[in-house]
Formats: sequence, C-alpha cells, structure tokens
Amino acid sequence: MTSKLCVIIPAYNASKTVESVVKGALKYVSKVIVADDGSVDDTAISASRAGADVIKMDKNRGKGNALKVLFQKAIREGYSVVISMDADGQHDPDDIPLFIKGHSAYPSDIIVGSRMHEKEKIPRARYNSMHIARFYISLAANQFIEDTQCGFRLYPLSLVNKINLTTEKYVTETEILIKVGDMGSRVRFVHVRTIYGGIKSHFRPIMDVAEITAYVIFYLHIKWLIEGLTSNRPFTYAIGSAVDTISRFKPVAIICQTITAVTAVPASMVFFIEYIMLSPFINNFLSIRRLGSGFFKITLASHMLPVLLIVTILERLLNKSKLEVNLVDGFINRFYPNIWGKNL
Ligand SMILES: Nc1nc2c(ncn2[C@@H]2O[C@H](COP(=O)(O)OP(=O)(O)OP(=O)(O)O)[C@@H](O)[C@H]2O)c(=O)[nH]1
Ligand SMILES: [Mg+2]
Repeated sequence: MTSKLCVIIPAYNASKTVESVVKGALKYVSKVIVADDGSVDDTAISASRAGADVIKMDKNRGKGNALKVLFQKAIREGYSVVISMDADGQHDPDDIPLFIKGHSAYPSDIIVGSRMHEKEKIPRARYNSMHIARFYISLAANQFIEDTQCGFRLYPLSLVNKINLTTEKYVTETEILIKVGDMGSRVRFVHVRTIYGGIKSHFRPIMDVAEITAYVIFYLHIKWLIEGLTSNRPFTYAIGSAVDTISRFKPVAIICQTITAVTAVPASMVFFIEYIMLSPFINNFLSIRRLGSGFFKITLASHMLPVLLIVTILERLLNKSKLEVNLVDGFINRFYPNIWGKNL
C-alpha cells in the first residue's frame, strides 16, 4: 500500500482510557496524533507516555474542531490517509486492519466503522436515534450509510480537502458524510466491535441530537430546493455552494437551521407536491427517484416524527406503571425503513 497513514484521536478528559487506545493503535501504524482538547485531567501526559504526538489545546472547543485540527496536522506532516478513533476505549484498535484492507480495495472512499450489526450491545434509545439519524443522513448523502454516528473511520485526506467544514462538536462527523456523499463519492463501511458500558460519555442526548437533527434538516431543505427545480441533478454539493454560503456566518446558520426545523413538516409536503407536479416537465429529485420508492415514504416519515415523540412518551408512561411494552422499535422499523434496498 502506498498511502501514508496515521491514526488521529480527538480526546477530552480521557486519561483513563487514552493510553491503551494509543498503545493498541501503535501496533498497526507508526504514528498516532492525539488532540487534547482542553482536558482538565492527565489526558496529554497519558497519551504522550503511550507514544503519541500530542497537540495540546488551551480551551475545550469540541470534537469537530479537534478533528479539523488533526486533519490539518496530518496533512502538514505529509500523511494522505487518517484513521480517526475515539479516546474513550469504545473502538478496538485490533479492528484497524479492517480499515487498511478496505482502503486497499477502495482507496478514494471514506470507510466508516459500523456497529449496527450488534444491536443488542447498543443501549436501546441510542440505537433508535442512530436508526432515525441514518434514514435522514443517508437521504442527504445519496446512499445508505449503515452507521452514521461512529467515530471510528478512515478518511482519505484529499477527499476531506474537497469539502468545507462549517459545523462544530458532534455535528462535524455528520457534515462530512453528507457533503462527501452529496458530491458523488461513495461511503463504505466495515463491521467493527461494539463496546458500550462503564464509559462516561460527553454526548448530550438532547442537545447534541438536536444540533445534528437541525443541521440535517437544514441541509436536506437546501438540497431539495435545488433538486426540486432542476433536472437530473442528484448531487448538489461543491465547495462554495449555497449551504456553505449560508453557513459562513454562524448567526445566519443558526437562524436558517431553526426556521427549517420548525417548518420541516409542512415543507416536506411542499416538496412532495413539487415532486408530483413538476415531474412531467423536469426530472427533478433524481436522488429520490433513483430509490424507486418515491417521495411518499419520506414525506410520511417526516410527518411521523411528532407522532414518534408521543409514542415514546406513552411507552415510558406504560413502562413506569409496570406494563412492559415496546412500542418504539416497531414504529421506527415501520416508518423509517431501509428504502435503499439493493444499494446495500
Ligand atoms: N477533542 C474533543 N474530543 C471530544 C470531546 N468530547 C468528546 N470527545 C471525544 O470524542 C469521542 C467520542 O465522544 P463520546 O462523548 O464518547 O461520544 P460517543 O462515543 O459518540 O457517544 P457514546 O456512544 O454515548 O459514548 C471520545 O474519544 C472523546 O474523547 C471534546 O469536547 N473535544
Ligand atoms: Mg463514547
């Protein structure tokens, strides 16, 4: 293999786990770079003791920013490919060879570790939010992406350089998949081991999910605005396109994301009407037409989001009154299906 590859690790207060992650990764690559993102514990010391190069940041700015810093550092040091890993021990370094093998077969593509085959090992609420996230992110990325939320990934840096990253924290990893996919690239996956339990997460189930959701809805609105009015245009992203222009100023991006989130349900109806009414004249919404099952399931899914909230609350109430029921899983499988079918 000719690619020059290193492992990058964004880390925040991970002194208990980062050492073994770095040591494990160094069995397979000769360079590991850790970004210590303003940790208040001994993350930097542990990482460097284990053999990593450490970038020490004075203030915590979130995983997305740390990833951007790590990409730039790897590029400056002449690497062409990076494998990103979490610092909290949820990714097994012994899975690194899977990514290296995948990269040999598909050198231009991002490869994402997927944990979705080990559903029983993932906390149920987390699995369900991953299932819904994947439905919408796959739509925006023009292809089925089995696990959109895993941070264990291989990135060809030339591909990362072809997109503008405007988001922060946990949204950035979603932004990368969407933009790369909506530019026409393929995102591959390899099955990795799923490790949960006993590890303190920094992921905020409400705020971080809300930020990711708002970004994905915002992106889809812009994508469908373009696709709805043009013919044969399934890929809408390129550096400097509408989504980047709007996102250049943070307050503008926040206002647009809020508006698109609030209007998502009626807007999906408008897109659906556009899909039906304009089809005799232009081949619009090609990314959706290619799926074969049309816009109906997508419109239905977006209308079901408020219903899902009610079903979730109902299930909690019933379970609290000792009636063990599971309403949410069936609901999600029914209304957020894998409409990509054979594209798997
Ligand atoms: N640089 C940096 N890294 C972070 C920050 N927050 C989390 N991370 C790292 O990102 C990785 C994943 O963070 P987690 O909080 O475990 O999120 P997650 O794995 O998606 O969520 P869980 O499945 O709940 O664990 C870990 O390696 C963390 O060290 C941060 O603020 N800055
Ligand atoms: Mg974690």
